[in-house]
Amino acid sequence: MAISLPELPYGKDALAPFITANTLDFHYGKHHKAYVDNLNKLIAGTDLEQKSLEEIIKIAAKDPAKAGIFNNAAQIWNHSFYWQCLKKAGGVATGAIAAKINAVWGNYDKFAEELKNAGATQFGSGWAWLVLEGDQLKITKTANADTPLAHGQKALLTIDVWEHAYYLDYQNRRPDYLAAVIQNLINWDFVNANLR
Ligand code: MN3
Repeated sequence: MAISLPELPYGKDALAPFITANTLDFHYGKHHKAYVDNLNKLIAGTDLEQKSLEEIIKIAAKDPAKAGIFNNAAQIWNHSFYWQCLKKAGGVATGAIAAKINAVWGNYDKFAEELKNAGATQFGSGWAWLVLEGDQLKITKTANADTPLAHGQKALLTIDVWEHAYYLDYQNRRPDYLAAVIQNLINWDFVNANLR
């Protein structure tokens, strides 16, 4: 039972001009695919071959000898989740998550600023997240492949801040990429669905 690369939930040009088809060609077609190919090679013939992606992540997170497996498995999950977090319609939060955001941060702009700051200040490669830890809504950041799944948190939203996510469109201007995503591309219907 090999792990497969999920379909991109929209066309390659669906997020332009904020994230271009050129970026998605490489980011989905090369980077995400490579993590899938690498993981399948690493787990071939082992007992992990029969496990789900989520189970592989949780098992490998506890075993330093499985760091390579963890990195590839977590990157597959993080990217599949990230694609679903994006949609061209964006704007401010709606629905149940909007009320929760206001309860924690006071207003949407404060939340958006803190989310952008989390991504901008992640040193090197990683991810910015909105997560639930128990009942508590939190903005976090993780390094490299690390994922809320490995920390008992429920992921609600993520933004990839690896250079490959933005370099073709924004070069070194990571804060501009973050601002464009937060202002234009967050799929709040998906975030709300993750709350349930
Ligand atoms: Mn990436």
